[in-house]
Amino acid sequence: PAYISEVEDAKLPDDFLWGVASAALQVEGAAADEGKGPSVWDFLPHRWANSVLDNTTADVAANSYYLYKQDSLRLKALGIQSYSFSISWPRVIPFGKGPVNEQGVKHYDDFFEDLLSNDIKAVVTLFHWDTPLALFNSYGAWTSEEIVADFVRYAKLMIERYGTYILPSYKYTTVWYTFNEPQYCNWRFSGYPYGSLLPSYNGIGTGGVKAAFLCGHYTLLAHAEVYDWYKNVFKGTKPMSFKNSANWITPNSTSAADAEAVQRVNDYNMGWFGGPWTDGDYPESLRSTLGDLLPTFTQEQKDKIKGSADFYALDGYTANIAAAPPNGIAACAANSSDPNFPSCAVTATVQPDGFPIGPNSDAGATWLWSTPGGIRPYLSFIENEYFPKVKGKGIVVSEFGFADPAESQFNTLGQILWDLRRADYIQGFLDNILAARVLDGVNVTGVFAWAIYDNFEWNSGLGTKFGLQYVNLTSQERHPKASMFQFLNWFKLHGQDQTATANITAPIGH
Ligand code: PNW
Repeated sequence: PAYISEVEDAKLPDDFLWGVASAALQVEGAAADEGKGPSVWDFLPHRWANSVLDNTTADVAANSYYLYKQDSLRLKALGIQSYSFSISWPRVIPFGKGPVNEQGVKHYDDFFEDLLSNDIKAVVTLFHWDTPLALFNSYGAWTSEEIVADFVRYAKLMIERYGTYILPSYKYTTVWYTFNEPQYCNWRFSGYPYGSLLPSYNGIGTGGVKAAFLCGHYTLLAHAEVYDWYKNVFKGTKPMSFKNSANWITPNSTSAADAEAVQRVNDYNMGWFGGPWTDGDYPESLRSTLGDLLPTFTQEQKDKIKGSADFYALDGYTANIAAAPPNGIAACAANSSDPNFPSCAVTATVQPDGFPIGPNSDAGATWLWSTPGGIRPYLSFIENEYFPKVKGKGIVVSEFGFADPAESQFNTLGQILWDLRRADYIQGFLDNILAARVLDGVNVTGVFAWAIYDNFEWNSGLGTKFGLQYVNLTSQERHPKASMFQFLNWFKLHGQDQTATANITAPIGH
C-alpha cells in the first residue's frame, strides 16, 4: 500500500462526521437526583466491594448532568464539530417500564437545545449499558423477551421527542444508535460477573453463556423493531445503526488452522450482530460452535433484521492475534466452560517473534494496546471482505481511544495533561484512517475519540482515564490535555477548521 505520508495534505469533506464521545452512566453523575431510577451500574459498586477496581462509583463522575452547559461551550471553544453521547433509560423511565420521569425528559430537552444553540451536532445512543435495575428484578432484563417491548417503548419516546433536533443541511445530523456494543451483552449490560449474582441471572444456562446469547438475540430484535418503526412509521430520514466492538485480528502463523481461528474471532466480534444485519442470520461458525446455546430467528424476524442499519459503526481501539485452540475446535466447541469458548480461538497480544503488538495501556485497560497501524487494513477488510454485501453503506469509527498509563503514575496536573502516549496513539490512528479513505478508497465517513473527558471506566472505575480533557474530581474543573490539541490540530490540518469562540466560564446547568 502507498505510504501514509502521501495523505499529509489530504482534506476531509465538509460532511465528514467527527468529534468526541461519552456515555450517560460514565459522565452524568446525579445518580439519584430529580427522579432518576437506579441502573445496574449504580447498584453494582454499592452492593459488591471490589466489583470496581478502585472501589469508586459513578454517583457523581464528571457531574455533567449539572455542568453540561460548560461542557458544550468548551466543545464549541475548542472547535469540536459533534458530540456522541447516550441518554440514560432509567433517568427518563426510572423503573424501565411504567411512569415517565418528566424532570429527566426535561433535562434532555435542555441538553439538546443547548448543543443546538452552540452548533454542536448531536450523535445519540439510546442504550449504553445502564440497564434499569428494576428490569432485572421483574423479569431478568436482557434474558427475557419482555425487554424488547420495554426498550422499543423507551426508544420511540426518545425519538419522537428529540427527532426534531435535526439540521436538514447536514447529512449526518442526527445519527441515532440504538445500542452500544451488544458484544458485551450479559457482562456489561449486567455488570457480569457481579451482575450474574442478581437473582434472575442465577442458574441460567451454562456459565452465563446462554444468558449472553439470549441478550444478544433480544438486542437484535429490539434494534430491528426500532429501525423498522423509525424508517417506516415515523418516516425518519437520518442514519440509524448500532455500535460494534471489534478489533483487527491477524493470525499467529500462516497455518490454515490459525486462519480459521481468525475467521471465528471475526464471526464472534463482527458476525454475531453483523451477520443478521447483512444476511438475516448468525454466521455458520457461531451456530456450529454454540449449537443450542444460540437462539434462532423466525423468518419474519430475519426479514426485519436484515438491512436494519444504514452504515457500520465500529468501536475499534486495538488489535489482536488469534491462533487455533490447543486441543482442537471440536473439544472446545463441546465445552462451554473452555476459556477459549465461544470463539474457540486463543487471542494474544504478543507476536510470534515475541514482541508485543504495541505499547500497552493502563492497568485498568489491559485489553488495550497502541496499534494504530491496524485500523487501516481493518477498514479495507471490513468493506471489501467481511461485509462486501453492504459495500457503499460506509463505516464510522464510532469510538477509539487510549488510557495513558502515565496518568495513573503521575500526580501533578502538568504531568497528567502531558499525555504523550495518548497523543501519539491518536495521531497514528487518524493518519491511518485517512490513509484508508484517501489511498485505499474505503468509505469511512466519520470518527469519534473516546472520551470527551475522564470518566467512570466501568469495572475499572474513575482511576482509569480515557479523557482528552482532565477532570478534577474535587472541583470538577476540566482541562484539555495535550492529546486534545493533537486531535484538534489534526482535523485543522485536514480541512476541518472550526473557527469558533465561546466564553467557557459558563453558568451551571440548572
Ligand atoms: C468501549 N475491547 O468499550 C465502551 O463503549 C466505553 O463505554 C468504554 O469506556 C471504552 O470503550 C473504553 O473501554 C470497549 O476489548 C471495551 O476491545 C472493550 C473493548 C473495546 C471497547
